[in-house]
Order: sequence, then structure tokens, then C-alpha cells
Amino acid sequence: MLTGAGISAESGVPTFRDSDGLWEGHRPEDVATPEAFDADRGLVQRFYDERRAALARVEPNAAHRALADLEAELGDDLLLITQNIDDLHERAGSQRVHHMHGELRAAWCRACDVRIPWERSLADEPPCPGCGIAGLRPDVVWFGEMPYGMDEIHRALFSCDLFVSIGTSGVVYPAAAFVDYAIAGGSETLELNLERASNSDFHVSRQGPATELVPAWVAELTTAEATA
Ligand code: BJW
Repeated sequence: MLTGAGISAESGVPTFRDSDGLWEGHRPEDVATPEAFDADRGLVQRFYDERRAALARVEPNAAHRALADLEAELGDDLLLITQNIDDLHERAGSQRVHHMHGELRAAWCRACDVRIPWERSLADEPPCPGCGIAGLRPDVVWFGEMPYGMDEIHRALFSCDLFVSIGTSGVVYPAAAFVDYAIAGGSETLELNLERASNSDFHVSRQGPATELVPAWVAELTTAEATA
């Protein structure tokens, strides 16, 4: 299972590539890079500070909750990989969430290479609690950086029975290629999205808002499992 910005859209978290989702007028490809951070650290730190603070004003929606219910049924048979850096899956009750692009509520010290939970601002360049150096950045994955946990993800993709992609545009790699890896491994594939993604190799694609499609699909699946 892969989720993207679309699953959090109805909670009020802006997506990246929808009409109102631009990064202060920039394409994410131009600013979500370590080079952009080095060029204008204040801008990037403020942007993430604002998004971290905004988490307090949003709530998980019916799609997040349905996936938490599904995890309660399937346990370790469900691997929930999210590209999102918000914590709405966890707040809905999911316990095994793999944040491949990092998390807003975490910081990474570039000086001592530790990753720590972080709730406050980073724009004022606070010292790292570990080494005391002001080297903290958001613990998120920018273009040109390696997403987290790719070995585990690849193993799961090549061995799963069903790969489901929810609310992601399919333009950012490596996540955009997951459907192809799953198909290569013999999996069925399903897309749930407002609009078809650009990597539309899925066996089945359903269009609509996540808060409708995801609970309906989870209900179908759990009913089918109960009667099997
Ligand atoms: C709804 C809805 C509703 C709306 N209900 N649905 C040339 C070719 C191929 C690859 C490359 C290339 N040049 C460079 C690359 C690699 C590059 C890349 O992909 N570039 C592309 C732009 C071409 N990738 C990387 O650099 C990655 N690293 C990497 O590749 O390392 C090497 C490697 C090699 C081999 C294996 C593994 C690794 C790193 C990518 C990091 C992306 N980082 C960001 C920022 C994270 C921090 C932050 O959040 O600020 O991640 S960018 C941004 O895009 C963010 C997202 O996670 C990511 C994906 O966005 P997402 O979730 O798809 O959102 P949107 O807005 O695009 O789409 C929303 C979707 O929701 C739409 O489909 C709507 O229809 C839908 N929707 N409302 C249901 N209510």
C-alpha cells in the first residue's frame, strides 16, 4: 500500500501538484532539494515550520481511519508506505507506517547524523541536543536524496499479492515505479485517486475522493475475507 498527498487533501493538507498546491509559487522540483536549502535556508526552514505548525489544525479523515481499521484486520500482512510527511496515518491509529520521504515531526542533525523527534521551530537554528551544533534540518527526503527503507520496500513489492496506490500523482520516483515492481513480482494492482495518475499501469483504477473510495474498498475487502 502506497499513499500520497491526495489521502490528506480532504483533511486540509495541500497537495504538491494540484492547482493550489504550489510551494510559494515554486515547483517542488525546484525547491525540495538540498541545493535550495543551502541557497536559502531561512525560506526552507520557515516553510517546514509552517507546515509542522499546521499539523495541529488538521485531523485524520475517513480514508486514514479506514486504513487503520484494515491494519487492525491484517496486522503484519499490510505494509503501509507513505510519501507523506504528516502524521495523519498514525493519528488515525495506524501503527506500522513507513515514511519513505521522512517526517515533519523529526529533525536530522547534519553535524552528528542523529535523527530526533522535533516539534518546535527550526528557523531560529536551535542547537542539536546531541552535539550542540546548529546543524538541524527537517528530516525529510528531497530530490537527489535516497528515500528511507528502500530494501524493505523492494522486498515487499516483489512479494505482495496486492499493491494499492492512493492519492499520488505518479510523477516522483522511485515511488512512481512501485506499480511496475509489483506487477513484475506477480501482484494485482489497484489505484484509488481523484484522477488517474500518470503511471497508469494499474490493473484497476477507480476515480473519486479518497474519503469515499478508501472506506468503500476496505469494506469490500474485509467482507470478502470474512466470507472466504
Ligand atoms: C486526491 C485527492 C482526493 C487530490 N482524493 N486523491 C528523471 C526520470 C526519473 C527520475 C528522475 C529523473 N530525474 C530525477 C529523478 C529522480 C527524482 C524524481 O522523481 N524526479 C521527478 C520530478 C522526475 N527522485 C528523487 O530524487 C528521489 N530520490 C531518488 O530517486 O534517489 C535515488 C534512488 C535510486 C534508486 C532507488 C531509490 C532511490 C527523492 C524524491 C523526494 C521527493 N520529495 C518530496 C518532498 C518531501 C518533503 C515534503 O513533503 O516537503 O516528496 S517532493 C513531493 O512529491 C513530496 C511527495 O511525497 C512527492 C509525491 O507527491 P504526491 O504525493 O504524488 O502528490 P502530488 O501533489 O503530486 O499528487 C497528488 C495526487 O492526489 C494527485 O494524483 C491527485 O489527483 C490526488 N488527489 N486530492 C484522492 N481528495
